[in-house]
Amino acid sequence: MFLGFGGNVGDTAAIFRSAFGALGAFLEGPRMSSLYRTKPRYREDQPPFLNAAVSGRTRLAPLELLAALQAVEAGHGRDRSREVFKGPRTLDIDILLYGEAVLSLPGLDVPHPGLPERLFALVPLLELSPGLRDPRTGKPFAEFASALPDQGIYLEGEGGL
Ligand code: PH2
Ligand code: MG
Ligand code: MG
Repeated sequence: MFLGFGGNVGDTAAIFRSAFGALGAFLEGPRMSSLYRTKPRYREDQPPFLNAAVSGRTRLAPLELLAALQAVEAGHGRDRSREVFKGPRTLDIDILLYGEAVLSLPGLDVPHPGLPERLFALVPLLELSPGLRDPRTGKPFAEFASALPDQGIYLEGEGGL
């Protein structure tokens, strides 16, 4: 199972470390990618994001996992009732992939529908697992990534944004 982390409010690196620790309650063998500083997409009038990917195994069913992740978001200052759509947030944790599953459940589509077009999700995901394929099409995610134009994705600490 692969998750995408995003945030652009507060000390995002510290928030990611804390959230990654909290995931230990229901993830086995958790791994986190490097952190990437990324140009904001969909709404450009907001600060740059930090993005990362996390992998691990879980016994939780998809909707149970979603609820557990939303509790971790809320525990890190996320208040969905007060936020702007696609706007600034302390912590967003998205389920990118759940094994090979293709799911359409209330409030949850897996693979994440935005994944094929989002380098801020694809680049950290491919860092963790370069050979991953899209379970819908069988196409390697690396092919989606290499076909996309530059979206402003920089390894944190190496400058760029
Ligand atoms: N998340 C958004 C909107 N725009 N842009 C980047 N670069 N990274 C994100 O995680 C992101 C975004 C809303 O969830
Ligand atoms: Mg989300
Ligand atoms: Mg998101």
